[in-house]
Amino acid sequence: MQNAIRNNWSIEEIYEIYNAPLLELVFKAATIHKKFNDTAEVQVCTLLSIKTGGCTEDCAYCPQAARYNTGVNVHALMKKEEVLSYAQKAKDAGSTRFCMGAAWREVRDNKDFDRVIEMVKGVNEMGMEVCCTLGMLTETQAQKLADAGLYAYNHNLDTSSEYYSEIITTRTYNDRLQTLDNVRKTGVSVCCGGIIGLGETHEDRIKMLHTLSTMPEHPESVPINALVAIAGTPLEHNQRVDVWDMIRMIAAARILMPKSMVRLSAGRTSMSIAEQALCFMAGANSIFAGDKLLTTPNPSFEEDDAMFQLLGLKPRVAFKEEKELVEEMIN
Ligand code: SAM
Ligand code: DTB
Ligand code: SF4
Repeated sequence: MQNAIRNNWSIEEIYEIYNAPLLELVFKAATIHKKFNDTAEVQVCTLLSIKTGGCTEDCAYCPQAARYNTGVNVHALMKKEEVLSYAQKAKDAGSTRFCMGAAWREVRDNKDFDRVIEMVKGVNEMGMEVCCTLGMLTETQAQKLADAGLYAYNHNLDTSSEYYSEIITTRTYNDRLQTLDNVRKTGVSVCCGGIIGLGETHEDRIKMLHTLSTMPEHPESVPINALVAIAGTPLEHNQRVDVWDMIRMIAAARILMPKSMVRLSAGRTSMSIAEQALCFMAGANSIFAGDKLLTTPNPSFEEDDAMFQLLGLKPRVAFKEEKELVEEMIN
Protein backbone atom coordinates (compact mmCIF):
# COMPACT_ATOMS: atom_id res chain seq x y z
CA MET A 1 0.00 0.00 0.00
CA GLN A 2 1.36 3.40 -0.95
CA ASN A 3 1.60 5.77 1.97
CA ALA A 4 2.99 8.80 0.25
CA ILE A 5 2.19 10.88 -2.78
CA ARG A 6 4.61 9.75 -5.48
CA ASN A 7 5.75 11.46 -8.67
CA ASN A 8 8.18 8.77 -9.76
CA TRP A 9 5.86 6.03 -10.99
CA SER A 10 7.34 3.78 -13.64
CA ILE A 11 5.37 2.65 -16.68
CA GLU A 12 5.72 -0.95 -15.43
CA GLU A 13 4.16 -0.09 -12.05
CA ILE A 14 1.27 1.68 -13.76
CA TYR A 15 0.83 -1.24 -16.14
CA GLU A 16 0.47 -3.57 -13.15
CA ILE A 17 -2.00 -1.32 -11.38
CA TYR A 18 -4.08 -0.75 -14.51
CA ASN A 19 -4.18 -4.46 -15.38
CA ALA A 20 -5.01 -5.77 -11.90
CA PRO A 21 -8.16 -7.90 -11.58
CA LEU A 22 -10.99 -5.38 -11.64
CA LEU A 23 -12.41 -5.84 -8.14
CA GLU A 24 -8.96 -5.99 -6.62
CA LEU A 25 -8.16 -2.72 -8.38
CA VAL A 26 -11.38 -1.10 -7.13
CA PHE A 27 -10.72 -2.34 -3.60
CA LYS A 28 -7.20 -0.93 -3.61
CA ALA A 29 -8.39 2.40 -5.03
CA ALA A 30 -11.22 2.60 -2.48
CA THR A 31 -8.77 1.92 0.35
CA ILE A 32 -6.43 4.67 -0.83
CA HIS A 33 -9.37 7.01 -1.37
CA LYS A 34 -10.57 6.42 2.22
CA LYS A 35 -7.09 7.07 3.55
CA PHE A 36 -6.52 10.35 1.74
CA ASN A 37 -10.00 11.87 1.31
CA ASP A 38 -13.46 12.16 2.78
CA THR A 39 -15.15 9.53 0.62
CA ALA A 40 -18.64 10.89 1.28
CA GLU A 41 -17.69 14.14 -0.42
CA VAL A 42 -18.09 14.86 -4.12
CA GLN A 43 -17.16 18.16 -5.72
CA VAL A 44 -19.98 19.57 -7.84
CA CYS A 45 -18.84 21.71 -10.78
CA THR A 46 -20.96 23.38 -13.43
CA LEU A 47 -19.76 24.07 -16.96
CA LEU A 48 -20.82 26.90 -19.21
CA SER A 49 -19.77 27.33 -22.82
CA ILE A 50 -19.14 31.09 -22.97
CA LYS A 51 -18.00 31.00 -26.61
CA THR A 52 -19.33 28.15 -28.68
CA GLY A 53 -18.25 26.53 -31.95
CA GLY A 54 -16.34 27.91 -34.92
CA CYS A 55 -13.02 26.67 -33.54
CA THR A 56 -10.01 26.57 -35.87
CA GLU A 57 -8.60 23.32 -34.38
CA ASP A 58 -9.15 19.81 -35.74
CA CYS A 59 -9.64 17.83 -32.49
CA ALA A 60 -11.30 14.71 -33.90
CA TYR A 61 -13.74 14.32 -31.00
CA CYS A 62 -14.95 17.88 -30.80
CA PRO A 63 -18.39 19.15 -31.85
CA GLN A 64 -17.03 22.72 -31.79
CA ALA A 65 -14.39 22.40 -34.51
CA ALA A 66 -15.48 24.60 -37.44
CA ARG A 67 -14.37 22.03 -40.02
CA TYR A 68 -16.92 19.36 -38.98
CA ASN A 69 -20.64 19.65 -39.64
CA THR A 70 -22.01 18.86 -36.21
CA GLY A 71 -24.96 21.24 -36.12
CA VAL A 72 -23.62 23.01 -33.03
CA ASN A 73 -25.02 26.54 -32.64
CA VAL A 74 -22.09 28.91 -33.07
CA HIS A 75 -22.17 31.72 -30.50
CA ALA A 76 -19.80 34.65 -29.97
CA LEU A 77 -18.47 35.39 -26.48
CA MET A 78 -21.38 35.85 -24.07
CA LYS A 79 -22.01 39.04 -22.12
CA LYS A 80 -20.64 39.18 -18.59
CA GLU A 81 -24.06 39.73 -16.98
CA GLU A 82 -25.52 36.70 -18.70
CA VAL A 83 -22.61 34.52 -17.56
CA LEU A 84 -22.93 35.74 -13.98
CA SER A 85 -26.61 34.92 -13.94
CA TYR A 86 -25.79 31.32 -15.04
CA ALA A 87 -23.15 31.18 -12.30
CA GLN A 88 -25.72 32.30 -9.73
CA LYS A 89 -28.14 29.59 -10.88
CA ALA A 90 -25.39 26.98 -10.59
CA LYS A 91 -24.52 28.24 -7.10
CA ASP A 92 -28.16 28.14 -6.03
CA ALA A 93 -28.36 24.54 -7.27
CA GLY A 94 -25.38 23.59 -5.06
CA SER A 95 -22.37 23.89 -7.36
CA THR A 96 -19.19 25.18 -5.76
CA ARG A 97 -17.08 25.40 -8.89
CA PHE A 98 -18.04 27.21 -12.08
CA CYS A 99 -16.03 26.44 -15.20
CA MET A 100 -16.22 28.66 -18.29
CA GLY A 101 -15.22 27.09 -21.59
CA ALA A 102 -14.34 28.82 -24.85
CA ALA A 103 -13.89 27.20 -28.26
CA TRP A 104 -10.57 28.94 -28.80
CA ARG A 105 -7.23 27.55 -29.96
CA GLU A 106 -5.54 30.02 -27.64
CA VAL A 107 -6.21 33.19 -25.71
CA ARG A 108 -5.45 36.42 -27.55
CA ASP A 109 -4.78 39.73 -25.86
CA ASN A 110 -7.92 41.49 -26.98
CA LYS A 111 -11.29 42.82 -25.77
CA ASP A 112 -12.68 39.29 -25.47
CA PHE A 113 -9.94 38.35 -23.02
CA ASP A 114 -10.62 41.55 -21.04
CA ARG A 115 -14.25 40.47 -20.84
CA VAL A 116 -13.30 36.98 -19.61
CA ILE A 117 -11.15 38.63 -16.93
CA GLU A 118 -14.23 40.56 -15.76
CA MET A 119 -16.26 37.31 -15.72
CA VAL A 120 -13.57 35.65 -13.58
CA LYS A 121 -13.67 38.56 -11.12
CA GLY A 122 -17.45 38.40 -10.98
CA VAL A 123 -17.70 34.64 -10.34
CA ASN A 124 -14.91 34.82 -7.75
CA GLU A 125 -16.77 37.58 -5.92
CA MET A 126 -19.81 35.28 -5.77
CA GLY A 127 -17.80 32.91 -3.56
CA MET A 128 -17.43 30.11 -6.09
CA GLU A 129 -14.22 28.47 -7.22
CA VAL A 130 -13.82 29.83 -10.72
CA CYS A 131 -12.26 27.75 -13.48
CA CYS A 132 -11.63 28.47 -17.15
CA THR A 133 -10.77 26.37 -20.17
CA LEU A 134 -9.78 28.71 -22.99
CA GLY A 135 -7.09 26.84 -24.91
CA MET A 136 -3.41 27.73 -24.90
CA LEU A 137 -2.15 30.49 -22.58
CA THR A 138 1.10 32.39 -22.14
CA GLU A 139 2.47 32.87 -18.65
CA THR A 140 1.48 36.55 -18.74
CA GLN A 141 -2.10 35.66 -19.64
CA ALA A 142 -2.18 33.02 -16.92
CA GLN A 143 -0.96 35.64 -14.44
CA LYS A 144 -3.70 38.06 -15.51
CA LEU A 145 -6.31 35.35 -14.88
CA ALA A 146 -4.69 34.54 -11.53
CA ASP A 147 -4.78 38.21 -10.52
CA ALA A 148 -8.49 38.32 -11.39
CA GLY A 149 -9.11 35.45 -8.94
CA LEU A 150 -8.98 32.39 -11.20
CA TYR A 151 -8.92 29.28 -9.01
CA ALA A 152 -8.28 26.55 -11.59
CA TYR A 153 -7.44 26.17 -15.26
CA ASN A 154 -8.57 23.15 -17.30
CA HIS A 155 -6.33 21.98 -20.10
CA ASN A 156 -6.50 18.28 -20.93
CA LEU A 157 -3.77 16.08 -22.36
CA ASP A 158 -6.61 14.02 -23.82
CA THR A 159 -4.45 10.94 -24.63
CA SER A 160 -0.85 9.71 -24.80
CA SER A 161 1.79 11.81 -26.54
CA GLU A 162 2.15 8.97 -29.09
CA TYR A 163 -1.55 8.88 -30.02
CA TYR A 164 -2.07 12.64 -29.83
CA SER A 165 -1.27 13.33 -33.50
CA GLU A 166 -3.91 10.80 -34.58
CA ILE A 167 -6.53 12.98 -32.88
CA ILE A 168 -5.22 16.54 -33.27
CA THR A 169 -2.80 17.88 -35.85
CA THR A 170 -3.18 21.63 -35.37
CA ARG A 171 -1.12 21.76 -32.18
CA THR A 172 1.32 19.51 -30.35
CA TYR A 173 1.46 17.65 -27.07
CA ASN A 174 4.32 19.93 -26.09
CA ASP A 175 2.09 22.98 -26.65
CA ARG A 176 -0.29 21.44 -24.12
CA LEU A 177 2.48 20.79 -21.61
CA GLN A 178 3.80 24.32 -22.05
CA THR A 179 0.42 25.86 -21.19
CA LEU A 180 0.14 23.61 -18.13
CA ASP A 181 3.57 24.81 -17.06
CA ASN A 182 2.56 28.44 -17.55
CA VAL A 183 -0.52 27.90 -15.38
CA ARG A 184 1.45 26.06 -12.68
CA LYS A 185 3.93 28.96 -12.38
CA THR A 186 1.14 31.37 -11.43
CA GLY A 187 -0.16 29.23 -8.55
CA VAL A 188 -3.53 28.65 -10.21
CA SER A 189 -4.60 25.06 -9.61
CA VAL A 190 -4.27 22.68 -12.54
CA CYS A 191 -7.15 20.61 -13.91
CA CYS A 192 -5.84 18.13 -16.45
CA GLY A 193 -7.03 14.75 -17.64
CA GLY A 194 -8.18 13.03 -20.76
CA ILE A 195 -10.71 11.15 -22.82
CA ILE A 196 -11.11 7.41 -23.32
CA GLY A 197 -12.81 5.92 -26.34
CA LEU A 198 -10.80 7.82 -28.98
CA GLY A 199 -9.55 4.55 -30.47
CA GLU A 200 -6.47 4.52 -28.25
CA THR A 201 -4.94 1.33 -26.85
CA HIS A 202 -4.71 0.39 -23.17
CA GLU A 203 -1.03 1.26 -23.48
CA ASP A 204 -1.93 4.82 -24.55
CA ARG A 205 -4.11 5.17 -21.46
CA ILE A 206 -1.29 3.89 -19.27
CA LYS A 207 1.12 6.37 -20.89
CA MET A 208 -1.28 9.26 -20.32
CA LEU A 209 -1.65 8.24 -16.67
CA HIS A 210 2.15 8.11 -16.47
CA THR A 211 2.50 11.66 -17.83
CA LEU A 212 -0.10 12.96 -15.37
CA SER A 213 1.19 11.13 -12.31
CA THR A 214 4.85 11.98 -12.87
CA MET A 215 4.32 15.72 -13.17
CA PRO A 216 6.37 17.49 -10.44
CA GLU A 217 3.02 18.29 -8.83
CA HIS A 218 -0.04 16.20 -9.66
CA PRO A 219 -2.88 18.14 -11.26
CA GLU A 220 -5.27 19.09 -8.46
CA SER A 221 -8.12 17.77 -10.61
CA VAL A 222 -8.05 14.99 -13.14
CA PRO A 223 -11.12 14.78 -15.37
CA ILE A 224 -11.72 11.39 -16.96
CA ASN A 225 -14.07 11.80 -19.92
CA ALA A 226 -15.75 9.04 -21.91
CA LEU A 227 -15.96 10.09 -25.54
CA VAL A 228 -19.32 11.57 -26.42
CA ALA A 229 -19.39 10.46 -30.07
CA ILE A 230 -20.78 13.36 -32.09
CA ALA A 231 -22.28 12.96 -35.56
CA GLY A 232 -20.21 14.88 -38.09
CA THR A 233 -16.88 14.38 -36.26
CA PRO A 234 -14.32 11.82 -37.48
CA LEU A 235 -15.00 9.76 -34.34
CA GLU A 236 -18.77 9.65 -34.78
CA HIS A 237 -18.84 5.85 -35.21
CA ASN A 238 -16.48 5.00 -32.37
CA GLN A 239 -17.69 2.25 -30.13
CA ARG A 240 -19.27 3.36 -26.86
CA VAL A 241 -16.82 3.30 -23.96
CA ASP A 242 -17.20 0.22 -21.81
CA VAL A 243 -18.17 1.30 -18.30
CA TRP A 244 -15.60 -1.13 -16.85
CA ASP A 245 -12.89 0.76 -18.72
CA MET A 246 -14.10 3.99 -17.14
CA ILE A 247 -13.99 2.36 -13.68
CA ARG A 248 -10.53 0.95 -14.34
CA MET A 249 -9.23 4.34 -15.46
CA ILE A 250 -10.71 6.13 -12.45
CA ALA A 251 -9.35 3.55 -10.02
CA ALA A 252 -5.87 3.74 -11.53
CA ALA A 253 -5.92 7.56 -11.42
CA ARG A 254 -6.97 7.43 -7.75
CA ILE A 255 -4.14 5.07 -6.80
CA LEU A 256 -1.53 7.07 -8.70
CA MET A 257 -2.71 10.52 -7.58
CA PRO A 258 -4.25 9.87 -4.14
CA LYS A 259 -5.14 13.45 -3.24
CA SER A 260 -6.27 14.79 -6.62
CA MET A 261 -9.94 15.30 -7.34
CA VAL A 262 -10.70 12.59 -9.92
CA ARG A 263 -13.66 13.77 -11.97
CA LEU A 264 -16.19 11.42 -13.53
CA SER A 265 -16.70 13.81 -16.45
CA ALA A 266 -18.34 13.41 -19.86
CA GLY A 267 -20.36 10.24 -20.40
CA ARG A 268 -22.62 10.10 -17.34
CA THR A 269 -25.88 10.29 -19.29
CA SER A 270 -25.27 6.78 -20.57
CA MET A 271 -24.36 5.38 -17.13
CA SER A 272 -26.78 3.97 -14.56
CA ILE A 273 -26.63 5.07 -10.92
CA ALA A 274 -25.16 1.67 -10.05
CA GLU A 275 -22.36 2.22 -12.58
CA GLN A 276 -21.68 5.73 -11.32
CA ALA A 277 -21.68 4.36 -7.74
CA LEU A 278 -18.87 2.01 -8.72
CA CYS A 279 -16.94 4.99 -10.11
CA PHE A 280 -17.35 6.81 -6.76
CA MET A 281 -16.29 3.63 -4.97
CA ALA A 282 -13.22 3.48 -7.24
CA GLY A 283 -12.23 6.99 -6.18
CA ALA A 284 -14.11 9.48 -8.34
CA ASN A 285 -14.90 12.48 -6.16
CA SER A 286 -16.00 15.17 -8.58
CA ILE A 287 -18.67 15.54 -11.25
CA PHE A 288 -20.00 18.08 -13.70
CA ALA A 289 -23.57 18.93 -12.77
CA GLY A 290 -26.32 20.71 -14.67
CA ASP A 291 -28.20 19.48 -17.70
CA LYS A 292 -25.51 20.50 -20.18
CA LEU A 293 -21.75 19.95 -20.36
CA LEU A 294 -20.48 22.40 -22.99
CA THR A 295 -22.73 21.43 -25.90
CA THR A 296 -23.98 17.94 -24.98
CA PRO A 297 -26.51 16.71 -22.40
CA ASN A 298 -25.68 15.80 -18.81
CA PRO A 299 -27.88 14.58 -15.92
CA SER A 300 -30.00 17.34 -14.34
CA PHE A 301 -29.32 18.86 -10.90
CA GLU A 302 -32.45 17.05 -9.65
CA GLU A 303 -31.28 13.64 -10.89
CA ASP A 304 -27.87 14.13 -9.28
CA ASP A 305 -29.44 15.33 -6.07
CA ALA A 306 -31.48 12.13 -5.93
CA MET A 307 -28.34 10.09 -6.66
CA PHE A 308 -26.43 11.85 -3.85
CA GLN A 309 -29.29 11.12 -1.42
CA LEU A 310 -29.40 7.47 -2.45
CA LEU A 311 -25.65 6.94 -2.20
CA GLY A 312 -25.14 9.06 0.92
CA LEU A 313 -22.89 11.56 -0.84
CA LYS A 314 -22.57 15.24 0.01
CA PRO A 315 -21.26 18.14 -2.06
CA ARG A 316 -17.76 19.32 -1.13
CA VAL A 317 -17.67 22.90 0.15
CA ALA A 318 -15.91 25.60 -1.88
CA PHE A 319 -12.29 26.51 -1.05
CA LYS A 320 -12.01 23.50 1.31
CA GLU A 321 -8.20 23.32 1.24
CA GLU A 322 -7.84 26.98 2.13
CA LYS A 323 -10.40 26.70 4.93
CA GLU A 324 -8.53 23.72 6.39
CA LEU A 325 -5.24 25.64 6.25
CA VAL A 326 -6.77 28.58 8.12
CA GLU A 327 -8.22 26.21 10.75
CA GLU A 328 -4.80 24.58 11.20
CA MET A 329 -3.21 28.00 11.72
CA ILE A 330 -5.83 29.01 14.32
CA ASN A 331 -5.56 25.75 16.31
N1 SAM B 1 -10.81 24.89 -26.57
C1 SAM B 1 -10.24 24.59 -25.32
C2 SAM B 1 -9.30 23.41 -25.36
O1 SAM B 1 -9.36 22.63 -26.28
O2 SAM B 1 -8.51 23.28 -24.43
C3 SAM B 1 -11.24 24.40 -24.20
C4 SAM B 1 -12.52 23.65 -24.46
S1 SAM B 1 -12.37 21.93 -24.93
C5 SAM B 1 -14.00 21.58 -25.48
C6 SAM B 1 -12.16 21.11 -23.37
C7 SAM B 1 -12.05 19.61 -23.35
O3 SAM B 1 -13.33 19.03 -23.54
C8 SAM B 1 -11.19 18.91 -24.37
O4 SAM B 1 -9.84 18.99 -24.09
C9 SAM B 1 -11.70 17.49 -24.28
O5 SAM B 1 -10.95 16.79 -23.31
C10 SAM B 1 -13.14 17.66 -23.82
N2 SAM B 1 -14.08 17.24 -24.88
C11 SAM B 1 -14.43 17.94 -25.97
N3 SAM B 1 -15.29 17.25 -26.74
C12 SAM B 1 -15.49 16.07 -26.12
C13 SAM B 1 -16.28 14.92 -26.43
N4 SAM B 1 -16.98 14.84 -27.56
N5 SAM B 1 -16.27 13.88 -25.58
C14 SAM B 1 -15.53 13.96 -24.45
N6 SAM B 1 -14.77 15.01 -24.10
C15 SAM B 1 -14.74 16.05 -24.93
C1 DTB C 1 -13.38 18.21 -19.27
O1 DTB C 1 -12.45 17.43 -19.02
N1 DTB C 1 -14.56 17.84 -19.77
C2 DTB C 1 -15.40 18.99 -19.98
C3 DTB C 1 -14.53 20.17 -19.44
N2 DTB C 1 -13.32 19.52 -19.10
C4 DTB C 1 -14.32 21.36 -20.24
C5 DTB C 1 -15.90 19.13 -21.36
C6 DTB C 1 -16.64 17.91 -21.88
C7 DTB C 1 -17.21 18.26 -23.19
C8 DTB C 1 -18.09 17.21 -23.74
C9 DTB C 1 -18.64 17.58 -25.07
C10 DTB C 1 -19.49 18.81 -25.07
O2 DTB C 1 -20.40 18.96 -24.21
O3 DTB C 1 -19.31 19.63 -25.96
FE1 SF4 D 1 -11.39 23.80 -30.36
FE2 SF4 D 1 -11.01 22.96 -27.84
FE3 SF4 D 1 -12.80 21.72 -29.49
FE4 SF4 D 1 -10.21 21.44 -29.94
S1 SF4 D 1 -11.32 20.76 -28.09
S2 SF4 D 1 -11.78 21.91 -31.48
S3 SF4 D 1 -9.43 23.47 -29.33
S4 SF4 D 1 -12.91 23.81 -28.72
